[in-house]
Amino acid sequence: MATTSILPTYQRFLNGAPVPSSTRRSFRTREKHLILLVFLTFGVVCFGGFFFLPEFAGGGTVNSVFKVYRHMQKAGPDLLIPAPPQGDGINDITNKIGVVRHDFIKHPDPHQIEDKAKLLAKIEQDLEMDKKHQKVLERPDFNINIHPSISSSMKSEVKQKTIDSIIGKLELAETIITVPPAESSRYPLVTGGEDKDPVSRKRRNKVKEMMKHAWDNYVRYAWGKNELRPVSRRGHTASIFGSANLGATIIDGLDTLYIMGLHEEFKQGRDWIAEHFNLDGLSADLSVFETNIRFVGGLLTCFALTGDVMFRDKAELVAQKLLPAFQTQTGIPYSLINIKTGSSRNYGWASGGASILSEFGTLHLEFTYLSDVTGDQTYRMKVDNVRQVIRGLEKPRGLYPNYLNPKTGNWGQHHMSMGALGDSFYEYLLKAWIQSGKEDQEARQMYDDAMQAAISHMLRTSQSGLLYFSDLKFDRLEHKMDHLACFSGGLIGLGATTLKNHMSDKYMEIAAGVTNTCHESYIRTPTHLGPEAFRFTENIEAKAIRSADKYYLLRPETVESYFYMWRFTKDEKYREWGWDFIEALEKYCRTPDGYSGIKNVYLEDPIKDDVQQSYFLAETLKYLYLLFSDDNLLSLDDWVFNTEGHPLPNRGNPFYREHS
Ligand code: DMJ
Repeated sequence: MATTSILPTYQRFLNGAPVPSSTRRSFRTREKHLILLVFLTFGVVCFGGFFFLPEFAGGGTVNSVFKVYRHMQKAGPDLLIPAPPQGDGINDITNKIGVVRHDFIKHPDPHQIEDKAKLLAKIEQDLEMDKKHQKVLERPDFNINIHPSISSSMKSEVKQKTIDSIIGKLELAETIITVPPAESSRYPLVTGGEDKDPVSRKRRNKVKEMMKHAWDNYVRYAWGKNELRPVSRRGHTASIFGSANLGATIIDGLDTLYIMGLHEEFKQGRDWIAEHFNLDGLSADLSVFETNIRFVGGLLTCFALTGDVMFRDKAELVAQKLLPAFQTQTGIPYSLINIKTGSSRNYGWASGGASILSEFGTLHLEFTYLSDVTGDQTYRMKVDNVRQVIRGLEKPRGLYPNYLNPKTGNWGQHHMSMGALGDSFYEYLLKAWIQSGKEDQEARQMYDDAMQAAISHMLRTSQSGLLYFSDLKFDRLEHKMDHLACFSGGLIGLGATTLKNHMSDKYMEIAAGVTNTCHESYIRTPTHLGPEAFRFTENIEAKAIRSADKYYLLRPETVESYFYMWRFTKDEKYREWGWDFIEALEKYCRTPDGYSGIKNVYLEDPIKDDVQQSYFLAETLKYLYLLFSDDNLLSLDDWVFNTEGHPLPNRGNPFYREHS
């Protein structure tokens, strides 16, 4: 029978047979009004927000909805709303096989929307934490005393204060086990080291204040996360950290705090590492290279500076997790490793599944030193093997291509670069020789040969006389120099001063020329900050063309070269350039809550990228601080800086603290 009722009526069944209903099938008028009222109230509650809430008020419905959309888009990375395609942008670039810049893999653009996997990994991690009833990491108490976090196996170690140790000054030696430095008549200066010049002292204090600002805000808003987002005041993690919260800024920034004499902050970071830094059970795909240079390197430096075995043991713990990546036919490691399963792989975009030169070629310093301080030769053997494999390969015109297949041992595409994908490979050849107390002649020879080939085939002079390293693709030069390649001024200078032969002057000239070009790339912008990559054409010199190249990501390479060149030449211009850089950082990158990169160095009012990179504390601020310090502070005779700016002791340095 048809019904006139507005609301549905339901036929009930009992054992499959319809049960006659005794209920009335229509409503009285008063009931209908009541129901209408309920619907109306529901509607107002649901949609009223668009009209009445202050955030959305002041526009028509379409406008309001659009605003809501904009709000959600802004929060995109957290809400997983895909980023709109950017023409000529980073997303485009990273999607093109063979055109991908290593840089974006090593340091993915902060605006790339983090993928679903990241969220899932986080959820999984949170669930795991819940399961274990672990509480979320809290902001540390500034006043708590360090407490013993020493395993019983470590108790056999020598307990002793280190020379001029901050830990000693904090009277923590009672609970910390240290390896003492070697007996020596001279201990290298690792903190202090004020310059005689009052202007430099003032400038150095400014850098220290900048470090405090960067650190304090990281502590305030992102403690335990990898990096700080200074604009949105929250944590940030890039894919290089496998989407896990590893406290990258703590580990990367800790030695800078030590060197600057920021005792309380150092202690605070040290406590966190001792109590919370642990990779166990973490299901994350980490970059082998980044994990090595930032975590293993940072921890080893803190061990060398303080002798605190906690740092050494944590460094070993991390390195152990990286070892399965070396299980390839050649022993050349893969780029990525899953910390939980040990399964490893290369980036999908890398030429035919290749490993990357600047990644597998940038492990030597940390792994060698780790073997020496732990007594376990496994680490040294791994990197020695990498060296022997590449040494035995035929090099096209003496050059090292950026790609090498770890299964076949064949080079991939013949793309060569002093910047992304190549850079720190060259650096570690020279520095391995320096670290060995100049014993490792093989490394020196390889460096000299590689640099000679790069200079002949890739170094060019612009129309107005600027020296720059061009990328080389097979036989074709691409007249573009990455900001990353700006470290080469300092490196070539270091090679020249340590070589001391008839070629030294020539190399020093190149070092000065390349450093000058990088400086030009800075001062040819209204912000006085250098672009991510700059080009040379018939019409332009040392300027970025593409929008993705116009970023400044708080990178250190240019000021790193100023620092080395200052030490080698004592030419005041390098300090002046460094000061100009500080002023630019303060004007364009400083925010009330930390430091941020910018998206376009050619705009007077650039947009901030909202990421305080961990290397800003590890490298940029450290090199600035050293630029305005006395040369004895972290003397280049005693220390060699890893590619993340972490000083490691050279053989013969009493702080080497070799395992006995
Ligand atoms: C750092 O992580 C290291 O210097 C690395 O070798 C490449 N560059 C970044 C900072 O730009």
